[in-house]
Amino acid sequence: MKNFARLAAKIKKQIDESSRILLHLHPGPDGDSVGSALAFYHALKHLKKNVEIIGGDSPLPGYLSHLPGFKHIKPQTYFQTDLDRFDLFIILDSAAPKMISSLNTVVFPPHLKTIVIDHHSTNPGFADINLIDTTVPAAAQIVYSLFSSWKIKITKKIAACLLTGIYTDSQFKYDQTSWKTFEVTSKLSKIYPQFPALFSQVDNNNTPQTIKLVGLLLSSVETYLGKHLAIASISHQQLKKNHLSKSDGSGISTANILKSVTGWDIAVTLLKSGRELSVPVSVPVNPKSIIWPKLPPPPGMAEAIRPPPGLLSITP
Ligand SMILES: [Mn+2]
Repeated sequence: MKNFARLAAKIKKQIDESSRILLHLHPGPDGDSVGSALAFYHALKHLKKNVEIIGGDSPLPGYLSHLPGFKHIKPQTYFQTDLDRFDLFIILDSAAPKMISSLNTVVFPPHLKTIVIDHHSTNPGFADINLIDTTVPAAAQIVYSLFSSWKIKITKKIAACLLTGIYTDSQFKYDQTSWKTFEVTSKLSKIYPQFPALFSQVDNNNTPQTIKLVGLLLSSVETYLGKHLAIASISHQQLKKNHLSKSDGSGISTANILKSVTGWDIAVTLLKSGRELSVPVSVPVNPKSIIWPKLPPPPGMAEAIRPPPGLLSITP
């Protein structure tokens, strides 16, 4: 990344000038969100900063509870947080303000300095300092590069968190995974040699509710676009009837399971819970080559399905 050294120095300067630092998890927190935030938590503690980490909108993801520092995550939203107590907010793995909270419009108070560190190509850069590297598969890989450039000691705890972020977001096969990902992983795995147990714990920490939800989603699949697009959906009423909640869907990507079917190039999972329609989507390498049709709302849902970001849209 071209501007990396300049931005890394700028971010370090801002951290040095700050003393009370806030970190967060994005809604539906995954291994990259939790791993990157906890790695920063440990590094900032090491720099003798006063640091707090909030869990944000969603319940804390139990399948990541073995990560070092997890117990320090406060189960509270951005809007339940007294922002006057902080002078810097480091926003990780979040492409837009609604990834800080979707409960209301996120507006930063004037006194609060903000830094975005992210890898999503849709990120417009909404903070005072924005480090957005779209050539890497996980925010955790950027965090590793930052800590290296700052000569911060990568402890076992930090290595476990960063390895989890890189493993869960890249699976060592998704877009933007490169030899650099393996190089970083190699260095981290020397510091944390028990990484197979770490990854195994991430993959084997699901609840019966998660499997029930995935089962319901898989049995709902319908295909569109000449069978290139597969959509699995579940409504709020169905979730309630089965004593499930939206957060039971974290830990397994149903969209990725659908995409594993030969010919199903795009997969969408729709979870309608409360006001919010969440659309985890799994798309092919070059999604722009597929034209999104106007689709009717799936059974039990009021809204039509909109194209995921990056896809072309047409109206009939
Ligand atoms: Mn990520």
